[in-house]
Amino acid sequence: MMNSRLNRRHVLSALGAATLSAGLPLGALAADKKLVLGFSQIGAESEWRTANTESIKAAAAAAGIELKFSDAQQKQENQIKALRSFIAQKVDVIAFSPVVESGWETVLREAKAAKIPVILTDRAVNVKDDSLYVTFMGSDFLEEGRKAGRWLVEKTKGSTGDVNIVELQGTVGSAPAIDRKKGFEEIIKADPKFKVIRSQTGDFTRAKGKEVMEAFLKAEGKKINVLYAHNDDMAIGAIQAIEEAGLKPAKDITIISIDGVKGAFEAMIAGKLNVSVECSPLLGPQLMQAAQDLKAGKTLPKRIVTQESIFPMEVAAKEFPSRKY
Ligand code: GZL
Repeated sequence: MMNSRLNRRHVLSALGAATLSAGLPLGALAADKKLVLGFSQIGAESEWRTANTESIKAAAAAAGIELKFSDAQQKQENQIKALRSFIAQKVDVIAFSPVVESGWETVLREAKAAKIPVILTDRAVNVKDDSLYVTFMGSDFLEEGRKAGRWLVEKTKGSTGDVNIVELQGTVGSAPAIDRKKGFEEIIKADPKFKVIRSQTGDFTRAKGKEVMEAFLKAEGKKINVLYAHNDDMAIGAIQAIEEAGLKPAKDITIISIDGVKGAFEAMIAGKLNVSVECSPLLGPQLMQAAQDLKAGKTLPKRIVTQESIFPMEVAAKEFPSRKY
């Protein structure tokens, strides 16, 4: 990864050129024009995404920023169309949560040519030239996977038999799916008792999570000891499948999940989910601050990491009242 901070010249040149192309000095634009932010959202596939959208819209309103918001229904081509529309509208700043890591170079080069700074939120992109975006703010998905793995190692300490794991992966090619898998495997590979016997995408949705878990249960039945789901929505779908198969979720099959949404706390309080690793969707205020800092010509760090925790079912009831998403 390139050096961690953009130099001032870099940021100013992007902003300055954008302003000069409008024929106004930076100050005049900053003083009398509302900042216009174009945001391309992935979709509404999960509770996490809904909370993320709410956070962004509320923060834009609170900051007096004009938000042009587009929902891509989880399709990359719709995100690319939205980014091109923001460029054509000459917005001040573009931000988006990329549905998958690859395929962004061309449109990001178009934004750079138009002198419009781009902020990545939530998920990263895989580009050779990381000057194509100003900053990436979001969780450390590798660490989230490691936290899930460490919890399982702790939970099974002292047991000698095989621990057969089925895994519900997130959207194929997405940064969270790639890194949550990698981080989890990094931890469990230390002990050969852990065996991932099935791993398939549930695309981060409840419906698909249930459908794939039904197939896992049909193929592996009572051999399954653990479900590792890359998000709570797929875990909640899988819990339905486990109950319909006459098994007790969180007892017959230990369930580990990620996000920490309300539905996960409800499942933990009901004794149906063992643990959820926090992944905060509340990026709205940070995003608006970053956009305003850019407009004011400030330098942004290349990477802004969200601080997060882990919630085992034993603390769910106590923590639930203070949860914000
Ligand atoms: C993670 C985010 C993921 C969530 C899912 O930051 O990209 O996408 O874990 C959501 O719930 O669909």
